Amino acid sequence: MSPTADVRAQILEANRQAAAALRQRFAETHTLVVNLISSPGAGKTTLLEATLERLAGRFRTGVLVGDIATERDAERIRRLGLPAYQILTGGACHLDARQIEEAWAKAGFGALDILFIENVGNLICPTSYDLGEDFKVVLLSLTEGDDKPFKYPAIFSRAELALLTKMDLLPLVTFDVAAVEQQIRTLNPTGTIIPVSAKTGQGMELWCRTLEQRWQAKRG
Ligand SMILES: Nc1nc2c(ncn2[C@@H]2O[C@H](COP(=O)(O)OP(=O)(O)OP(=O)(O)O)[C@@H](O)[C@H]2O)c(=O)[nH]1
Ligand SMILES: [Mg+2]
Repeated sequence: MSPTADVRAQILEANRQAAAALRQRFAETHTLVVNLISSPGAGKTTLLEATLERLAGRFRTGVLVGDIATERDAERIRRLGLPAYQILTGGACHLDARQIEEAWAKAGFGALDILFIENVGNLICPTSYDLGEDFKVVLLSLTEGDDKPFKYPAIFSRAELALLTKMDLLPLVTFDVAAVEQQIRTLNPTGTIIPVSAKTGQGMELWCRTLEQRWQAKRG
């Protein structure tokens, strides 16, 4: 193994151990943890805003959001009167399990039913870092092009759920939904694909019902 590959393996192993500890902690409190991954601007925060409003009153939710700079996304969630904590990575292109551990301690959310983690916007680095989540969700917006699953296969094969976002833009863009679904199914035959629009509400009921079912399964 080259020295670089060795260092990377050590980093990933340390992350795996930290993620296992987080997973254990969230199993004890029956907190469902969802890791949202997409390229910048695919609509993670907008989806969260629409989702949290639908879940409000029925679920105790919290959001940890990672960005290279600014508190903007956490502020958007807090504007809804809901708890959110911003993690600033200072340049790193992904969140890691230690950052989640530290942010969880600082955020002081108390007991939660669902913890959403909005990862730093990109389809590559976040793929390799387990954050102790129950499952990863990948978002692909219609404006990014319909060739992306095969170009970024790792995230589409590892995310249990794929959301095709901004479906309201379908009449305005060239995007073959069926072809994208076919690519995703090839990469992940057991995954679920939900076309959504945070603007019109398309698919939001199915997405929220999926979250609820996963939360119930975790509660046992
Ligand atoms: N038409 C349309 N626009 C959307 C939808 N969802 C998000 N947008 C727009 O897409 C832009 C980016 O949305 P964000 O939610 O900030 O995207 P993000 O993935 O959180 O971005 P980063 O955190 O920077 O990675 C904003 O201008 C949103 O208004 C949607 O369902 N339909
Ligand atoms: Mg965002």
